[in-house]
Amino acid sequence: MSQRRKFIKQSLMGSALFLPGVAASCAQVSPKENTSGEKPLILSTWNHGIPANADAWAKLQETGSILDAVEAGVRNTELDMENLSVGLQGLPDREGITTLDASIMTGDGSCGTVAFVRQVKHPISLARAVMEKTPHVMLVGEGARQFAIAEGFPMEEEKLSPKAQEAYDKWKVTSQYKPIINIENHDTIGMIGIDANGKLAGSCTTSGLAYKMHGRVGDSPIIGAGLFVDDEVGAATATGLGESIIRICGSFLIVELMRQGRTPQEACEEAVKRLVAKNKGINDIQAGFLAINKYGEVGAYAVHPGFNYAQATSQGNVLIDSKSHFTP
Ligand code: SD4
Repeated sequence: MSQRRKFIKQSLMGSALFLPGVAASCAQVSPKENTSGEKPLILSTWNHGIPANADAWAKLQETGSILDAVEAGVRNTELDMENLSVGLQGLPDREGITTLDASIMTGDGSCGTVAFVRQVKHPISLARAVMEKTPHVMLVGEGARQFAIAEGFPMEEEKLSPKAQEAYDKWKVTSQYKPIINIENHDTIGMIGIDANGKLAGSCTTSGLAYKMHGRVGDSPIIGAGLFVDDEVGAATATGLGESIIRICGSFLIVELMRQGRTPQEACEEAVKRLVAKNKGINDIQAGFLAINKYGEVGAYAVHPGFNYAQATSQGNVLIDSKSHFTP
């Protein structure tokens, strides 16, 4: 069933704080892309973006901080047991070990990221701790895990979720130990938001490509690839095959194109065009981008059909199908 512009009622969003003052009438409002640039605005990738946006919106109401909002939003997805691409329940690497990547950034250039980290339930919060409590931008692997322990993050048992274990067992039968690169394997959450005063922030968190080589890191924790935010211009985030996104510095490219005058939509389309040109085997590669500019205008574009995103404004929290370079 097509999910195009499907309106998600407030009652389904899991947050009593959503849409204060307009809750009773919101079911009547017809959802649309935010071309008018309404603020605040929160965008996130894929349909799990709906509950994530709801949590982000609630946090924004509670603390007034767009940084708090984008962290809280994706923490929801990090706990979503149905999602096999985010959090410790995500699909493992080819050795059967789940490793996580995450990044967070604010429009003043502050950022923190973690990559190839194990046993941490909320890598996005660890990325925020890197940003706020260290002089560094990125911590990886065992160093990131040690930092998490030092900061009091609980260490989770290394055990695949039942769904991930089942999928991994199946994969092993025919895999020949090759990482999967296909257009289906992409449920990373990237979230970007702008508050009523034009302050921007973004977050991105993933368990990365399923059955990747041990040690592989994707675009999500790489500032400029999976996420980039600049209050002077706007923000962008990415989902899909990380290698293809890193090759073109996708999110940075989009923000820089907006700086040069492109709309968010034009910038996303140009980035996808570049990605298609620079990646062989594009028929098997899915990647999608989301962008907002400092006026709150939105852009979204993907290589192939199937990419959608959740958009929260005071008008509602809606799922919108992105346009794509290739058509069905
Ligand atoms: C990665 N961008 O690690 C991520 C993949 C993704 O759901 O979107 N996975 O390459």
